Amino acid sequence: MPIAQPAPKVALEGIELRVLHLPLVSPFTTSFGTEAVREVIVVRALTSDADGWGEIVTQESPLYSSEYTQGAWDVALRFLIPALLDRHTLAPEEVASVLEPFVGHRMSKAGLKLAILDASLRSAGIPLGAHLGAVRDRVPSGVSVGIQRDPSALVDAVRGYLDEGYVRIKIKIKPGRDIADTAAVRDAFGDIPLQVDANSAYTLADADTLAELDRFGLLLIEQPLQEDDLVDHASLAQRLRTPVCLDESIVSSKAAADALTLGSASVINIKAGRVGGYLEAVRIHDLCRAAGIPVWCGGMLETGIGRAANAALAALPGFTLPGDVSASSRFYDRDIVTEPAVLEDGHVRVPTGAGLGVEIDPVALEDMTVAREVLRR
Ligand code: NPG
Repeated sequence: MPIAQPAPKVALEGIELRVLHLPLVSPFTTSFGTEAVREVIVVRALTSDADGWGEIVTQESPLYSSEYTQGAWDVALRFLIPALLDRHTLAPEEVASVLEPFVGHRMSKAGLKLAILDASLRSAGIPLGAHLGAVRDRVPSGVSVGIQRDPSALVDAVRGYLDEGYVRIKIKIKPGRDIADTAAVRDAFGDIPLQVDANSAYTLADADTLAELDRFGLLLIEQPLQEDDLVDHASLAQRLRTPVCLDESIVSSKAAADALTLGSASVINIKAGRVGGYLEAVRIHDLCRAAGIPVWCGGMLETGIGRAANAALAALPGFTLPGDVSASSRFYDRDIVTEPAVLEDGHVRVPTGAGLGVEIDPVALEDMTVAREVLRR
């Protein structure tokens, strides 16, 4: 799909990075660990017209991906931002080619790209959704539920989210906390839209255990094997009735195309941070849509910045499954935007203002900042 409303060039005067610590409403446990505070990097692009905001979704430790906060901070300040400031005047769609010589670091690149795109769209008065090709004004909201103390605590947690109105439940699993947890949720709530996320915790040797999940009629199983296990995922997909969805493995549109060719997945989770930005995310959406592969928008515990952008992305026509685009209150008592995303009838609204369509709360931003650095031309 061509970009619906083009984003004009910006004159980039500087970039500010901040490391933020946002306390979570409750600890979030996955197969790779427990987080009680979300550490994230917020990016502010200073341009001659408008400031733009982005978010680098790395975590403190390289457990979900090889990227992590201090590494992102270093590569951004040492290489990526100087290369961008050197160009000075550039269109958002040119940012990828300026950063391309630097291998990897997709989350860092995605955050910088979003800030520049936001500045451009704000100055032109274009909402991000209109730029990306959104066709909906609100998106159905799924929720990701961390591993709890035991299956009965999990059932209690899920009940709370269903009561709030979330339209799809995703539970985290790991070896030893898979079949009984899933059975408990199915038994308690019947035929709700339910899926599981393994975050790479299994190997092909676990195929028999994973096949036991088939009896629960899940929407999908997400990322059972390692990031680079495309061939093993294809083998596993042959042995399961549950559709296999890839998350960590899909680091680019090339990886998505390879996964589809190999039969490694029949559903794809798109996260702009993981794939290097929202424009690459749209490319993956386009290729999956052409191939008849459903996609949904993943989440990385984003602040109000990334959450607004994810709502815009999830409003594209190929996003046919509810995403992890939940209300800000799912994770945070206090967000850094003045109007955090809320749940309305199981949906989150796509912002309609220019750019991200959300305004930063300067006091909250300052209160949660633990490090700050600005580079100017
Ligand atoms: O709703 O933002 C959300 C969280 C969804 O479970 C979620 N994210 O593996 O997809 C994941 C997981 C995650 C969060 C991974 C943060 C890495 C960092």
